[in-house]
Amino acid sequence: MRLFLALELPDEVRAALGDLQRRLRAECRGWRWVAPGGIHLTLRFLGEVAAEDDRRQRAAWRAAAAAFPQLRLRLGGIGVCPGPSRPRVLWAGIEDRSERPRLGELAAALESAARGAGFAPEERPFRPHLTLARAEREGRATAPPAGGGPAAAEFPCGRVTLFRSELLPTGARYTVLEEFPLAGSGGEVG
Ligand code: 3AM
Repeated sequence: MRLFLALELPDEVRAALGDLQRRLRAECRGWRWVAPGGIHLTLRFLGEVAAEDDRRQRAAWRAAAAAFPQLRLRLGGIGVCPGPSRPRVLWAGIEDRSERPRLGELAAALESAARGAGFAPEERPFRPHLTLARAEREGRATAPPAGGGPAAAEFPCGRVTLFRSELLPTGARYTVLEEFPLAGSGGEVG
């Protein structure tokens, strides 16, 4: 199974991102848009995991989440990576003035749990983002001007979610396998 750990978003935040996608769709060409219901914030990509290892690893994810206080975030501006001349991913960011730094701490806690569980270290730096679209063909998509994201209120993140990702011809299908509450939370997302 191909697995990853992520934060889910409250419905109103996904709706705001869906509105943003509709606006961007009119301005930008050459993108495959992620269904708003599937937009998430990836904390740690785990890759291929055997079912028996997954069962064992879940205790580590549960413990790491339970030791980390819940956090509040706010959507930030949009951007593309790796850069506007050859955009591959179009994303919405997280506001710097929200608890964004703590998001890095949560990712680091999961990274440490992952290494404890035997995963090879993630070499790429953690850059929190919400993928809105992927280029149909690299170098062919048009990038929107960077900057203003959706207007949306601060939202609570109360749990880490373990997702299964299946790569289908129609795009990735994400399935929730288990949710691990953060400290002081009933596990709610909003
Ligand atoms: O949250 P997003 O959509 O940015 O790009 C993949 C997706 O990120 C990423 O994991 C998320 C769920 O599939 N991903 C896929 N392969 C990866 C890899 N080898 C990867 N992240 C890191 N290393």
